[in-house]
Amino acid sequence: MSKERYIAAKQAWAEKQVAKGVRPREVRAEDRLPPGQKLTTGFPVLDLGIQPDVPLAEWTITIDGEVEQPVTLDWTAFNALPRVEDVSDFHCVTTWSKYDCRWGGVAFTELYERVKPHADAQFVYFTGYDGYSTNVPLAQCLDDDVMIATHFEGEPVSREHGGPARVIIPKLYAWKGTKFVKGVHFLTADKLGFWEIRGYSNGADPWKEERYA
Ligand SMILES: Nc1nc2c(c(=O)[nH]1)N[C@H]1C(S)=C(S)[C@@H](COP(=O)(O)O)O[C@H]1N2
Ligand SMILES: [Mo]
Repeated sequence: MSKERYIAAKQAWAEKQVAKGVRPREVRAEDRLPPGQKLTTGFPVLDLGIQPDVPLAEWTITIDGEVEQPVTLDWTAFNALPRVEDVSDFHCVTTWSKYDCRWGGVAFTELYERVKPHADAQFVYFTGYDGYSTNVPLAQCLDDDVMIATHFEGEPVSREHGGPARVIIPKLYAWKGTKFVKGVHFLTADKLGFWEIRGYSNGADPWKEERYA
């Protein structure tokens, strides 16, 4: 299937769910498995039909926008930052969830402290090497389980799962976590990302079933 047809199909799916009356819940569920999700033991791959090949020698990440000290780091500099490891659950809006994913990488808070965002920076816009983008309120990025992951289960993140580095935001549906991450931009006003423009919820809270807008 071509990239365009895949994107159109996923957008149409979101519109159909809204037409069928799929709506977010008022009250957040408290179970570990969010409502409407099924556990999987595998690890499906979801992308735009592009898995960009970014050689580590050419890889950079840029963190900029409404910050005092914008920075572009190459692979060596990025990996010299203090590292974290965290085990979290992964929830895809297409209804599969995977428990106990062990990610290793650089905590979002580490990058945050480094670039010193201005007080009016309230949103983060992530971009990927495949042209993907997504947006998240800054407050949610500052959770201690949010990271730019370079490792999964002790191994480098594979290309299909978003290597060299991908964003992990466990408390939101997984589309909010940009694979093949290239840019982290601090903004004063929200700016919708790739799927958010195409009918996906801006909130993306799995326990409220914020699937589609
Ligand atoms: N750059 C990029 N990031 C992306 C996507 C994408 O297509 N491109 N898909 C998103 C979606 S919809 C999901 S569910 C997860 C899937 O991650 P996985 O392929 O490792 O399961 O990545 C998210 N991040
Ligand atoms: Mo997804």
